[in-house]
Amino acid sequence: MKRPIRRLAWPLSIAAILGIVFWLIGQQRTSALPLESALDTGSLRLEIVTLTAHSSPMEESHFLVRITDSNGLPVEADKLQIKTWMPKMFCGIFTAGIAPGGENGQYDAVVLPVMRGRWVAEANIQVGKETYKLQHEYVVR
Ligand SMILES: [Cu+2]
Repeated sequence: MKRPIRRLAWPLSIAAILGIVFWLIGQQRTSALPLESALDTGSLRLEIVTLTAHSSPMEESHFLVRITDSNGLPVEADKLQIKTWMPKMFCGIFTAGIAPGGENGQYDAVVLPVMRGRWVAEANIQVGKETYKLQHEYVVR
């Protein structure tokens, strides 16, 4: 009865080590997400910045949306909408609340993520006749 157990010991320990390695890589990946996403259109620069350093489920997460022209001067959005969801999951698509960010061309977006994990926020920003799409990833722990 000892032999089969010994035979299994090696494959099992290798599987365990691989499991730990992949888990560590996963941890690294989520903690290495950039805090800022930007889109340069040539005439405009659109940015989304994570403001809430540690997002938790069912707690407000804040993001700064900033729009500037090629000279770095603020530009107002004619329309701004942000939706957020978890990629490859079906827990829902949520709309962010948007408030003026205190300065021209800046907005404060607030979401209430329902689950831990990796999330995407997608901004639809209309300036004049053009609408731009900008995605930003963040992690809820
Ligand atoms: Cu989910």
